[in-house]
Amino acid sequence: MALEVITKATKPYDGQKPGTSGLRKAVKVFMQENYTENFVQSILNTLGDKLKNSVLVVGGDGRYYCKTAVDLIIKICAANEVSKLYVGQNGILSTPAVSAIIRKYQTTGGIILTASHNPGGPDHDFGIKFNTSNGGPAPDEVTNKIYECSKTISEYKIVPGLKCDIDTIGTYTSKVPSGTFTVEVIDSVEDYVTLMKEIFDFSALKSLIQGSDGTPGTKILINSLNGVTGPYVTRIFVKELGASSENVVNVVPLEDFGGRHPDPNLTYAADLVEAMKTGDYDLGAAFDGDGDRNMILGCKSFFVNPSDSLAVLADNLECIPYFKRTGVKGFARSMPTGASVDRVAAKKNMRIFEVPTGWKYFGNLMDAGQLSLCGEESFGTGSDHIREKDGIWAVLAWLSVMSAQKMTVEQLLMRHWTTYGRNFFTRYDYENCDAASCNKMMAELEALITAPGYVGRVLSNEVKQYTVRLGDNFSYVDPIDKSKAEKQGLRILFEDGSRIIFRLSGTGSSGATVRVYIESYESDPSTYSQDAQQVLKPLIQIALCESKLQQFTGRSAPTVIT
Ligand code: VG1
Ligand code: CO
Repeated sequence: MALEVITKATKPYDGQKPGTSGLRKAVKVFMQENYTENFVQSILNTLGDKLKNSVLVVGGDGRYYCKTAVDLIIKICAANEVSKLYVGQNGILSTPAVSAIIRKYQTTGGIILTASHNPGGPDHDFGIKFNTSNGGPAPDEVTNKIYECSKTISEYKIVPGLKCDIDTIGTYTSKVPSGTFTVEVIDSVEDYVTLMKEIFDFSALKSLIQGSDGTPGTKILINSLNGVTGPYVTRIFVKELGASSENVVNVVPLEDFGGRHPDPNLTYAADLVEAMKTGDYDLGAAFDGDGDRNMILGCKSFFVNPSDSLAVLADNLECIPYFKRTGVKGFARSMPTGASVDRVAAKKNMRIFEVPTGWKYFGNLMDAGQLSLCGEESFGTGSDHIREKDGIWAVLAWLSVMSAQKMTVEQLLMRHWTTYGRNFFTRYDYENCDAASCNKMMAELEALITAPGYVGRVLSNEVKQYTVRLGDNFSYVDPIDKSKAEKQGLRILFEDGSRIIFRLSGTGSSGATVRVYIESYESDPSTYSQDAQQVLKPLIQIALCESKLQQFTGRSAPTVIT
Protein backbone atom coordinates (compact mmCIF):
# COMPACT_ATOMS: atom_id res chain seq x y z
CA MET A 1 0.00 0.00 0.00
CA ALA A 2 1.22 3.47 -0.84
CA LEU A 3 2.38 5.76 1.96
CA GLU A 4 0.11 8.67 2.62
CA VAL A 5 0.93 12.19 1.40
CA ILE A 6 -0.25 14.92 3.73
CA THR A 7 -0.73 18.54 2.74
CA LYS A 8 0.00 20.83 5.65
CA ALA A 9 -1.06 24.44 5.92
CA THR A 10 1.73 26.89 6.67
CA LYS A 11 2.44 30.62 6.85
CA PRO A 12 5.32 32.43 5.17
CA TYR A 13 8.38 33.54 7.13
CA ASP A 14 10.13 36.82 6.39
CA GLY A 15 13.70 36.84 5.22
CA GLN A 16 14.08 33.51 3.42
CA LYS A 17 16.23 35.27 0.88
CA PRO A 18 19.33 33.33 -0.15
CA GLY A 19 22.51 35.42 0.14
CA THR A 20 25.90 35.07 -1.57
CA SER A 21 25.62 31.32 -1.14
CA GLY A 22 22.30 29.93 0.08
CA LEU A 23 20.04 30.71 3.01
CA ARG A 24 22.04 31.01 6.25
CA LYS A 25 20.45 31.57 9.63
CA ALA A 26 20.90 30.54 13.24
CA VAL A 27 19.92 26.92 13.87
CA LYS A 28 17.18 28.20 16.17
CA VAL A 29 15.64 30.06 13.23
CA PHE A 30 15.60 26.89 11.12
CA MET A 31 14.05 24.99 14.03
CA GLN A 32 10.95 27.18 14.11
CA GLU A 33 7.77 25.41 13.15
CA ASN A 34 7.68 24.81 9.38
CA TYR A 35 10.66 27.13 8.70
CA THR A 36 12.81 24.46 7.04
CA GLU A 37 9.75 22.81 5.45
CA ASN A 38 8.70 26.14 3.88
CA PHE A 39 12.08 26.74 2.34
CA VAL A 40 12.45 23.20 0.99
CA GLN A 41 8.96 23.33 -0.52
CA SER A 42 9.81 26.74 -2.03
CA ILE A 43 12.89 25.23 -3.71
CA LEU A 44 10.81 22.39 -5.13
CA ASN A 45 8.05 24.75 -6.29
CA THR A 46 10.51 26.72 -8.41
CA LEU A 47 11.40 23.56 -10.34
CA GLY A 48 8.01 23.83 -12.08
CA ASP A 49 7.66 21.22 -14.85
CA LYS A 50 10.98 19.68 -13.90
CA LEU A 51 9.77 18.65 -10.43
CA LYS A 52 7.74 15.59 -11.43
CA ASN A 53 10.12 12.61 -11.73
CA SER A 54 13.11 14.76 -10.84
CA VAL A 55 16.31 13.35 -9.32
CA LEU A 56 18.16 15.29 -6.64
CA VAL A 57 21.37 14.95 -4.64
CA VAL A 58 21.16 15.66 -0.90
CA GLY A 59 23.97 16.00 1.59
CA GLY A 60 25.72 18.40 3.89
CA ASP A 61 28.75 19.21 5.97
CA GLY A 62 27.63 17.25 9.03
CA ARG A 63 26.88 20.26 11.19
CA TYR A 64 24.18 20.26 13.85
CA TYR A 65 20.67 19.93 12.33
CA CYS A 66 21.95 18.36 9.07
CA LYS A 67 20.40 14.97 9.76
CA THR A 68 17.05 16.45 10.79
CA ALA A 69 17.02 18.49 7.58
CA VAL A 70 17.94 15.48 5.41
CA ASP A 71 15.06 13.54 6.95
CA LEU A 72 12.62 16.38 6.22
CA ILE A 73 13.90 16.77 2.66
CA ILE A 74 13.43 13.05 1.98
CA LYS A 75 9.85 13.17 3.24
CA ILE A 76 8.98 16.38 1.38
CA CYS A 77 10.57 15.20 -1.87
CA ALA A 78 8.66 11.92 -1.67
CA ALA A 79 5.41 13.89 -1.40
CA ASN A 80 6.26 16.15 -4.32
CA GLU A 81 6.70 13.45 -6.96
CA VAL A 82 10.49 13.57 -6.98
CA SER A 83 11.46 10.13 -8.23
CA LYS A 84 14.89 9.63 -6.70
CA LEU A 85 17.36 11.09 -4.23
CA TYR A 86 21.07 10.37 -3.96
CA VAL A 87 21.88 10.91 -0.29
CA GLY A 88 25.38 10.87 1.18
CA GLN A 89 25.86 8.25 3.92
CA ASN A 90 25.10 9.81 7.31
CA GLY A 91 23.92 12.83 5.34
CA ILE A 92 27.56 13.72 4.63
CA LEU A 93 28.65 15.21 1.31
CA SER A 94 31.10 18.05 0.76
CA THR A 95 29.92 20.90 -1.43
CA PRO A 96 32.36 19.97 -4.24
CA ALA A 97 31.23 16.32 -3.96
CA VAL A 98 27.58 17.35 -4.42
CA SER A 99 28.54 19.26 -7.53
CA ALA A 100 30.49 16.27 -8.87
CA ILE A 101 27.61 13.86 -8.17
CA ILE A 102 24.99 16.11 -9.81
CA ARG A 103 27.12 16.15 -12.94
CA LYS A 104 28.05 12.48 -12.91
CA TYR A 105 24.47 11.20 -12.55
CA GLN A 106 23.00 14.11 -14.52
CA THR A 107 20.47 14.92 -11.84
CA THR A 108 17.97 17.77 -11.81
CA GLY A 109 19.99 19.46 -9.07
CA GLY A 110 20.98 19.13 -5.46
CA ILE A 111 20.25 20.46 -1.99
CA ILE A 112 23.29 21.17 0.20
CA LEU A 113 22.95 21.50 3.94
CA THR A 114 25.67 23.84 5.11
CA ALA A 115 26.45 27.30 6.38
CA SER A 116 29.95 26.77 4.97
CA HIS A 117 32.52 28.76 6.96
CA ASN A 118 30.04 29.89 9.64
CA PRO A 119 30.34 28.15 13.03
CA GLY A 120 27.96 25.25 13.75
CA GLY A 121 26.13 23.79 16.75
CA PRO A 122 22.80 24.46 18.44
CA ASP A 123 23.72 28.11 19.10
CA HIS A 124 25.27 28.78 15.71
CA ASP A 125 24.38 28.59 12.05
CA PHE A 126 22.72 26.27 9.61
CA GLY A 127 22.15 26.76 5.90
CA ILE A 128 20.41 25.35 2.83
CA LYS A 129 21.65 25.86 -0.68
CA PHE A 130 20.18 24.75 -3.99
CA ASN A 131 22.37 23.76 -6.93
CA THR A 132 21.06 23.36 -10.47
CA SER A 133 21.64 20.63 -13.05
CA ASN A 134 25.05 21.98 -14.09
CA GLY A 135 26.22 21.27 -10.52
CA GLY A 136 26.58 24.94 -9.64
CA PRO A 137 24.91 27.22 -7.13
CA ALA A 138 21.54 28.42 -8.40
CA PRO A 139 21.86 31.71 -10.27
CA ASP A 140 20.17 34.89 -8.97
CA GLU A 141 17.15 34.29 -11.20
CA VAL A 142 16.43 31.00 -9.44
CA THR A 143 17.20 32.17 -5.89
CA ASN A 144 14.93 35.18 -6.45
CA LYS A 145 12.14 32.80 -7.47
CA ILE A 146 12.70 30.69 -4.36
CA TYR A 147 12.50 33.83 -2.24
CA GLU A 148 9.30 35.01 -3.98
CA CYS A 149 7.76 31.62 -3.40
CA SER A 150 8.71 31.66 0.28
CA LYS A 151 6.83 34.94 0.69
CA THR A 152 3.47 33.51 -0.36
CA ILE A 153 3.72 29.85 0.59
CA SER A 154 0.53 28.52 2.16
CA GLU A 155 1.09 24.75 2.23
CA TYR A 156 3.68 22.04 1.86
CA LYS A 157 3.43 18.34 1.15
CA ILE A 158 5.04 15.61 3.21
CA VAL A 159 5.06 11.84 3.63
CA PRO A 160 5.37 11.58 7.43
CA GLY A 161 5.41 7.79 7.43
CA LEU A 162 8.49 7.42 5.21
CA LYS A 163 11.48 5.93 7.02
CA CYS A 164 14.93 5.65 5.53
CA ASP A 165 18.20 4.56 7.16
CA ILE A 166 20.64 7.12 5.75
CA ASP A 167 23.49 5.69 7.85
CA THR A 168 23.64 2.54 5.76
CA ILE A 169 24.63 2.44 2.10
CA GLY A 170 21.90 0.92 -0.03
CA THR A 171 18.87 1.55 -2.20
CA TYR A 172 15.58 2.10 -0.43
CA THR A 173 12.29 2.22 -2.31
CA SER A 174 8.87 3.27 -1.04
CA LYS A 175 5.46 3.21 -2.62
CA VAL A 176 3.93 6.65 -2.79
CA PRO A 177 0.71 7.64 -4.60
CA SER A 178 2.70 8.92 -7.61
CA GLY A 179 4.63 5.64 -7.97
CA THR A 180 7.96 4.49 -6.56
CA PHE A 181 10.19 6.82 -4.62
CA THR A 182 13.85 5.78 -4.37
CA VAL A 183 16.54 6.87 -1.97
CA GLU A 184 20.02 5.68 -2.86
CA VAL A 185 22.35 6.16 0.09
CA ILE A 186 25.82 6.47 -1.41
CA ASP A 187 29.36 6.43 -0.08
CA SER A 188 30.21 10.06 0.64
CA VAL A 189 33.67 10.03 -0.91
CA GLU A 190 33.72 7.41 -3.68
CA ASP A 191 32.50 9.44 -6.68
CA TYR A 192 34.65 12.40 -5.69
CA VAL A 193 37.80 10.29 -5.38
CA THR A 194 37.12 8.75 -8.80
CA LEU A 195 36.92 12.24 -10.29
CA MET A 196 40.16 13.37 -8.62
CA LYS A 197 41.93 10.32 -10.06
CA GLU A 198 40.79 11.34 -13.53
CA ILE A 199 42.15 14.86 -13.05
CA PHE A 200 45.48 14.25 -11.32
CA ASP A 201 48.33 11.79 -11.69
CA PHE A 202 47.94 9.95 -8.38
CA SER A 203 51.06 7.85 -8.88
CA ALA A 204 53.21 10.97 -9.36
CA LEU A 205 51.62 12.53 -6.28
CA LYS A 206 52.26 9.36 -4.31
CA SER A 207 55.95 9.43 -5.25
CA LEU A 208 56.07 13.09 -4.25
CA ILE A 209 54.62 12.39 -0.82
CA GLN A 210 56.45 9.13 -0.16
CA GLY A 211 59.72 10.14 -1.78
CA SER A 212 61.40 8.16 -4.54
CA ASP A 213 64.91 7.33 -5.81
CA GLY A 214 66.52 8.63 -2.64
CA THR A 215 64.63 11.96 -2.65
CA PRO A 216 62.84 12.51 0.63
CA GLY A 217 59.07 12.82 0.52
CA THR A 218 57.24 16.13 0.58
CA LYS A 219 55.74 16.42 4.05
CA ILE A 220 52.20 17.66 4.24
CA LEU A 221 50.00 18.76 7.10
CA ILE A 222 46.30 18.82 6.31
CA ASN A 223 43.82 20.22 8.81
CA SER A 224 40.12 19.59 8.17
CA LEU A 225 39.04 21.80 11.09
CA ASN A 226 36.56 18.99 11.94
CA GLY A 227 34.57 19.89 8.86
CA VAL A 228 33.22 17.64 6.12
CA THR A 229 36.59 17.12 4.38
CA GLY A 230 37.83 14.69 7.06
CA PRO A 231 36.75 11.46 5.34
CA TYR A 232 37.88 12.77 1.93
CA VAL A 233 41.28 13.79 3.30
CA THR A 234 41.84 10.44 5.02
CA ARG A 235 40.91 8.51 1.92
CA ILE A 236 42.89 10.61 -0.54
CA PHE A 237 46.02 11.69 1.31
CA VAL A 238 46.48 8.71 3.63
CA LYS A 239 44.96 5.70 1.81
CA GLU A 240 45.62 6.69 -1.79
CA LEU A 241 48.74 8.86 -1.60
CA GLY A 242 50.48 7.17 1.31
CA ALA A 243 50.80 10.04 3.79
CA SER A 244 50.97 8.99 7.43
CA SER A 245 47.92 9.44 9.63
CA GLU A 246 49.92 12.05 11.56
CA ASN A 247 49.90 14.23 8.45
CA VAL A 248 46.15 14.76 8.69
CA VAL A 249 44.46 16.35 11.70
CA ASN A 250 40.92 17.15 12.85
CA VAL A 251 39.57 14.71 10.30
CA VAL A 252 36.46 13.67 12.19
CA PRO A 253 33.47 15.80 11.13
CA LEU A 254 31.84 17.22 14.26
CA GLU A 255 28.42 18.82 14.58
CA ASP A 256 29.97 21.92 16.13
CA PHE A 257 33.38 21.69 14.39
CA GLY A 258 34.87 21.21 17.85
CA GLY A 259 33.65 24.66 18.80
CA ARG A 260 35.85 26.36 16.22
CA HIS A 261 35.09 28.67 13.33
CA PRO A 262 35.57 26.37 10.31
CA ASP A 263 37.14 29.05 8.14
CA PRO A 264 40.62 28.40 6.71
CA ASN A 265 42.33 31.72 7.25
CA LEU A 266 45.25 32.92 9.35
CA THR A 267 42.99 33.74 12.30
CA TYR A 268 40.68 30.74 12.51
CA ALA A 269 43.20 28.11 11.35
CA ALA A 270 45.80 29.39 13.81
CA ASP A 271 46.76 25.88 14.95
CA LEU A 272 47.80 24.97 11.40
CA VAL A 273 49.80 28.20 11.18
CA GLU A 274 51.53 27.36 14.48
CA ALA A 275 52.27 23.77 13.51
CA MET A 276 53.71 24.83 10.16
CA LYS A 277 56.08 27.29 11.84
CA THR A 278 58.29 24.44 13.08
CA GLY A 279 59.53 23.94 9.54
CA ASP A 280 58.75 20.21 9.69
CA TYR A 281 56.26 20.36 6.83
CA ASP A 282 56.57 21.46 3.21
CA LEU A 283 52.91 22.16 2.53
CA GLY A 284 50.07 22.87 4.92
CA ALA A 285 46.40 23.18 4.08
CA ALA A 286 43.07 23.74 5.78
CA PHE A 287 39.48 23.73 4.51
CA ASP A 288 36.19 25.23 5.60
CA GLY A 289 33.15 23.40 6.99
CA ASP A 290 31.78 22.28 3.62
CA GLY A 291 35.12 21.72 1.90
CA ASP A 292 35.03 24.28 -0.87
CA ARG A 293 37.60 26.70 0.59
CA ASN A 294 41.32 26.09 0.99
CA MET A 295 44.28 27.80 2.59
CA ILE A 296 47.76 26.86 1.37
CA LEU A 297 50.85 27.41 3.48
CA GLY A 298 54.46 26.64 2.60
CA CYS A 299 57.28 25.58 4.93
CA LYS A 300 57.53 27.72 8.08
CA SER A 301 54.00 29.01 7.49
CA PHE A 302 54.85 30.88 4.30
CA PHE A 303 51.40 32.25 3.44
CA VAL A 304 50.03 31.90 -0.06
CA ASN A 305 47.50 34.62 -0.63
CA PRO A 306 44.49 33.05 -2.42
CA SER A 307 44.74 35.60 -5.23
CA ASP A 308 48.35 34.54 -5.79
CA SER A 309 47.41 30.89 -5.46
CA LEU A 310 45.05 31.33 -8.39
CA ALA A 311 47.74 33.09 -10.45
CA VAL A 312 50.43 30.47 -9.77
CA LEU A 313 48.06 27.66 -10.75
CA ALA A 314 47.03 29.58 -13.88
CA ASP A 315 50.68 29.82 -14.83
CA ASN A 316 51.30 26.10 -14.30
CA LEU A 317 48.16 24.32 -15.48
CA GLU A 318 50.17 22.12 -17.82
CA CYS A 319 51.38 20.26 -14.69
CA ILE A 320 47.87 18.80 -14.31
CA PRO A 321 46.80 15.98 -16.66
CA TYR A 322 43.17 17.19 -16.83
CA PHE A 323 44.17 20.46 -18.49
CA LYS A 324 46.51 18.72 -20.91
CA ARG A 325 43.42 16.86 -22.06
CA THR A 326 40.86 19.68 -22.10
CA GLY A 327 43.10 22.60 -22.99
CA VAL A 328 42.86 25.88 -21.12
CA LYS A 329 39.92 28.03 -22.16
CA GLY A 330 40.18 31.08 -19.97
CA PHE A 331 40.56 32.43 -16.45
CA ALA A 332 38.28 34.35 -14.10
CA ARG A 333 38.29 35.94 -10.68
CA SER A 334 35.74 37.68 -8.54
CA MET A 335 35.95 41.47 -8.60
CA PRO A 336 37.60 41.96 -5.18
CA THR A 337 40.19 39.23 -5.89
CA GLY A 338 43.73 40.50 -6.44
CA ALA A 339 44.55 40.92 -10.11
CA SER A 340 47.73 38.81 -10.27
CA VAL A 341 45.93 36.25 -12.47
CA ASP A 342 45.20 39.03 -14.98
CA ARG A 343 48.95 39.33 -15.61
CA VAL A 344 49.23 35.60 -16.30
CA ALA A 345 46.26 35.83 -18.67
CA ALA A 346 47.85 38.75 -20.51
CA LYS A 347 51.13 36.90 -20.96
CA LYS A 348 49.43 33.72 -22.11
CA ASN A 349 46.99 35.56 -24.32
CA MET A 350 44.12 34.06 -22.43
CA ARG A 351 40.62 35.40 -21.75
CA ILE A 352 40.11 36.77 -18.23
CA PHE A 353 36.71 37.54 -16.71
CA GLU A 354 35.93 39.66 -13.65
CA VAL A 355 32.65 38.62 -12.01
CA PRO A 356 30.81 39.61 -8.81
CA THR A 357 31.53 37.83 -5.53
CA GLY A 358 30.07 34.32 -5.34
CA TRP A 359 30.79 31.14 -7.25
CA LYS A 360 27.40 31.20 -9.03
CA TYR A 361 28.77 33.83 -11.40
CA PHE A 362 31.39 31.48 -12.88
CA GLY A 363 28.95 28.77 -13.95
CA ASN A 364 27.64 30.20 -17.21
CA LEU A 365 31.15 30.90 -18.48
CA MET A 366 32.23 27.35 -17.70
CA ASP A 367 29.11 25.86 -19.31
CA ALA A 368 29.84 27.93 -22.42
CA GLY A 369 33.37 26.54 -22.61
CA GLN A 370 35.04 29.89 -21.97
CA LEU A 371 36.52 29.29 -18.55
CA SER A 372 38.85 26.64 -17.12
CA LEU A 373 40.24 28.07 -13.88
CA CYS A 374 38.85 30.64 -11.47
CA GLY A 375 39.12 31.83 -7.93
CA GLU A 376 38.15 34.21 -5.20
CA GLU A 377 40.28 36.01 -2.66
CA SER A 378 38.15 34.34 0.05
CA PHE A 379 40.19 31.12 -0.19
CA GLY A 380 38.20 29.74 -3.11
CA THR A 381 39.93 28.05 -6.03
CA GLY A 382 38.50 25.74 -8.62
CA SER A 383 38.11 24.70 -12.21
CA ASP A 384 35.54 23.52 -14.69
CA HIS A 385 35.83 19.91 -13.45
CA ILE A 386 32.78 20.82 -11.33
CA ARG A 387 30.77 24.01 -10.71
CA GLU A 388 31.85 24.74 -7.13
CA LYS A 389 35.14 25.82 -5.67
CA ASP A 390 37.05 22.82 -4.43
CA GLY A 391 39.41 22.79 -1.46
CA ILE A 392 40.96 19.34 -1.86
CA TRP A 393 41.32 19.84 -5.60
CA ALA A 394 43.37 22.98 -4.85
CA VAL A 395 45.79 21.06 -2.64
CA LEU A 396 46.18 18.31 -5.25
CA ALA A 397 46.76 21.03 -7.86
CA TRP A 398 49.49 22.63 -5.73
CA LEU A 399 51.15 19.26 -5.11
CA SER A 400 51.04 18.56 -8.86
CA VAL A 401 52.81 21.83 -9.60
CA MET A 402 55.40 21.20 -6.88
CA SER A 403 55.99 17.73 -8.27
CA ALA A 404 56.36 18.80 -11.90
CA GLN A 405 58.40 21.93 -11.21
CA LYS A 406 60.43 20.38 -8.39
CA MET A 407 60.04 23.54 -6.37
CA THR A 408 58.84 24.41 -2.90
CA VAL A 409 55.78 26.57 -2.26
CA GLU A 410 57.95 29.58 -1.49
CA GLN A 411 60.16 29.06 -4.54
CA LEU A 412 57.08 28.93 -6.76
CA LEU A 413 55.83 32.23 -5.35
CA MET A 414 59.24 33.91 -5.64
CA ARG A 415 59.57 32.78 -9.23
CA HIS A 416 56.08 34.03 -9.93
CA TRP A 417 56.73 37.50 -8.52
CA THR A 418 60.07 37.71 -10.33
CA THR A 419 58.28 37.00 -13.59
CA TYR A 420 55.14 39.08 -13.12
CA GLY A 421 55.75 41.52 -10.29
CA ARG A 422 53.73 41.26 -7.08
CA ASN A 423 50.15 42.26 -6.49
CA PHE A 424 50.07 42.95 -2.77
CA PHE A 425 46.65 42.16 -1.35
CA THR A 426 44.93 42.25 1.98
CA ARG A 427 41.38 41.99 3.26
CA TYR A 428 40.07 43.43 6.49
CA ASP A 429 36.87 41.96 7.90
CA TYR A 430 34.84 43.76 10.52
CA GLU A 431 32.47 41.03 11.61
CA ASN A 432 29.10 41.43 13.30
CA CYS A 433 28.80 45.21 13.24
CA ASP A 434 25.59 47.16 13.58
CA ALA A 435 23.76 46.77 10.25
CA ALA A 436 22.13 50.22 10.16
CA SER A 437 25.45 52.03 10.71
CA CYS A 438 27.16 49.93 8.05
CA ASN A 439 24.42 50.64 5.53
CA LYS A 440 24.79 54.32 6.27
CA MET A 441 28.55 54.15 5.83
CA MET A 442 28.16 52.42 2.47
CA ALA A 443 25.56 54.93 1.30
CA GLU A 444 27.73 57.89 2.22
CA LEU A 445 30.82 56.34 0.69
CA GLU A 446 28.96 55.61 -2.53
CA ALA A 447 27.76 59.20 -2.70
CA LEU A 448 31.32 60.43 -2.12
CA ILE A 449 33.09 58.28 -4.70
CA THR A 450 30.49 58.72 -7.43
CA ALA A 451 30.18 62.49 -7.00
CA PRO A 452 31.40 64.68 -9.85
CA GLY A 453 35.03 65.67 -9.28
CA TYR A 454 36.02 62.51 -7.39
CA VAL A 455 37.83 61.14 -10.42
CA GLY A 456 41.20 62.85 -10.65
CA ARG A 457 41.30 63.60 -6.95
CA VAL A 458 44.63 62.84 -5.24
CA LEU A 459 44.32 60.82 -2.05
CA SER A 460 47.39 60.68 0.12
CA ASN A 461 48.82 59.87 3.49
CA GLU A 462 52.28 60.90 4.73
CA VAL A 463 54.19 58.62 2.40
CA LYS A 464 52.25 57.99 -0.75
CA GLN A 465 49.70 59.54 -3.02
CA TYR A 466 47.21 57.97 -5.37
CA THR A 467 45.15 59.57 -8.12
CA VAL A 468 41.57 58.33 -8.47
CA ARG A 469 40.82 56.84 -11.88
CA LEU A 470 37.28 55.61 -11.14
CA GLY A 471 34.79 55.42 -8.30
CA ASP A 472 31.70 53.25 -8.72
CA ASN A 473 29.42 50.52 -7.45
CA PHE A 474 30.42 47.46 -9.48
CA SER A 475 27.84 46.01 -11.81
CA TYR A 476 28.16 43.03 -14.10
CA VAL A 477 26.46 41.78 -17.22
CA ASP A 478 26.83 38.04 -17.70
CA PRO A 479 28.45 37.61 -21.14
CA ILE A 480 26.42 34.46 -21.81
CA ASP A 481 22.83 35.12 -20.73
CA LYS A 482 23.15 38.94 -20.40
CA SER A 483 21.67 38.90 -16.90
CA LYS A 484 22.69 41.88 -14.85
CA ALA A 485 24.01 41.97 -11.27
CA GLU A 486 24.15 45.43 -9.73
CA LYS A 487 25.55 47.02 -6.57
CA GLN A 488 28.23 44.39 -6.11
CA GLY A 489 30.75 46.51 -4.20
CA LEU A 490 32.15 50.02 -3.99
CA ARG A 491 35.39 50.46 -5.92
CA ILE A 492 37.97 53.19 -5.77
CA LEU A 493 40.41 52.47 -8.58
CA PHE A 494 43.64 54.43 -8.89
CA GLU A 495 45.79 55.44 -11.84
CA ASP A 496 48.63 53.08 -10.86
CA GLY A 497 46.32 50.03 -10.72
CA SER A 498 45.91 50.09 -6.93
CA ARG A 499 42.39 49.42 -5.65
CA ILE A 500 40.26 49.90 -2.57
CA ILE A 501 36.99 47.94 -2.45
CA PHE A 502 34.19 47.89 0.12
CA ARG A 503 31.46 45.25 0.37
CA LEU A 504 28.95 44.10 2.91
CA SER A 505 28.99 40.34 3.38
CA GLY A 506 26.07 38.30 2.08
CA THR A 507 26.79 35.17 4.10
CA GLY A 508 26.38 36.31 7.70
CA SER A 509 23.38 35.37 9.80
CA SER A 510 23.22 38.41 12.06
CA GLY A 511 24.41 42.03 12.02
CA ALA A 512 26.64 43.19 9.19
CA THR A 513 30.17 42.29 8.20
CA VAL A 514 32.18 44.89 6.31
CA ARG A 515 34.89 43.64 4.00
CA VAL A 516 37.61 46.04 2.87
CA TYR A 517 39.87 44.80 0.09
CA ILE A 518 43.14 46.57 -0.64
CA GLU A 519 45.51 45.92 -3.50
CA SER A 520 48.58 47.50 -5.01
CA TYR A 521 51.12 46.36 -7.58
CA GLU A 522 54.90 46.50 -7.21
CA SER A 523 57.49 45.61 -9.82
CA ASP A 524 60.55 46.46 -7.75
CA PRO A 525 62.11 43.11 -6.74
CA SER A 526 63.30 44.53 -3.44
CA THR A 527 59.69 44.70 -2.29
CA TYR A 528 58.73 41.09 -3.07
CA SER A 529 59.64 39.65 0.31
CA GLN A 530 58.10 42.50 2.24
CA ASP A 531 55.13 42.13 4.51
CA ALA A 532 51.88 42.93 2.70
CA GLN A 533 50.54 44.86 5.71
CA GLN A 534 53.55 47.18 5.62
CA VAL A 535 53.41 47.75 1.89
CA LEU A 536 49.66 48.40 1.93
CA LYS A 537 49.60 50.60 5.02
CA PRO A 538 49.18 53.92 3.17
CA LEU A 539 46.25 52.56 1.16
CA ILE A 540 44.64 51.03 4.23
CA GLN A 541 44.81 54.38 5.99
CA ILE A 542 43.26 56.08 2.99
CA ALA A 543 40.47 53.49 2.88
CA LEU A 544 39.63 53.96 6.56
CA CYS A 545 39.73 57.72 6.19
CA GLU A 546 37.54 57.92 3.04
CA SER A 547 34.89 55.61 4.51
CA LYS A 548 35.03 56.91 8.11
CA LEU A 549 34.79 53.22 8.95
CA GLN A 550 36.00 53.53 12.50
CA GLN A 551 33.40 56.18 13.30
CA PHE A 552 30.55 54.24 11.71
CA THR A 553 31.38 50.82 13.12
CA GLY A 554 32.97 51.87 16.39
CA ARG A 555 35.74 49.37 15.64
CA SER A 556 39.39 50.33 15.91
CA ALA A 557 40.61 47.06 14.40
CA PRO A 558 39.28 44.35 12.11
CA THR A 559 38.26 40.92 13.46
CA VAL A 560 40.12 39.08 10.70
CA ILE A 561 43.01 40.20 8.53
CA THR A 562 43.95 38.18 5.48
C1 VG1 B 1 31.89 35.11 1.15
C2 VG1 B 1 33.07 35.37 0.24
C3 VG1 B 1 32.75 34.93 -1.17
C4 VG1 B 1 32.31 33.46 -1.17
C5 VG1 B 1 31.15 33.28 -0.22
C6 VG1 B 1 30.73 31.84 -0.07
O1 VG1 B 1 30.79 35.90 0.73
O2 VG1 B 1 33.43 36.72 0.25
O3 VG1 B 1 33.88 35.13 -1.98
O4 VG1 B 1 31.92 33.07 -2.46
O5 VG1 B 1 31.52 33.74 1.08
O6 VG1 B 1 31.77 31.05 0.39
P1 VG1 B 1 30.39 37.25 1.47
O7 VG1 B 1 29.14 37.72 0.80
O8 VG1 B 1 30.24 36.92 2.92
O9 VG1 B 1 31.55 38.18 1.27
V1 VG1 B 1 31.43 29.66 1.27
O10 VG1 B 1 32.76 28.76 1.31
O11 VG1 B 1 30.98 30.38 2.79
O12 VG1 B 1 30.10 29.01 0.56
CO1 CO C 1 32.35 26.88 1.97
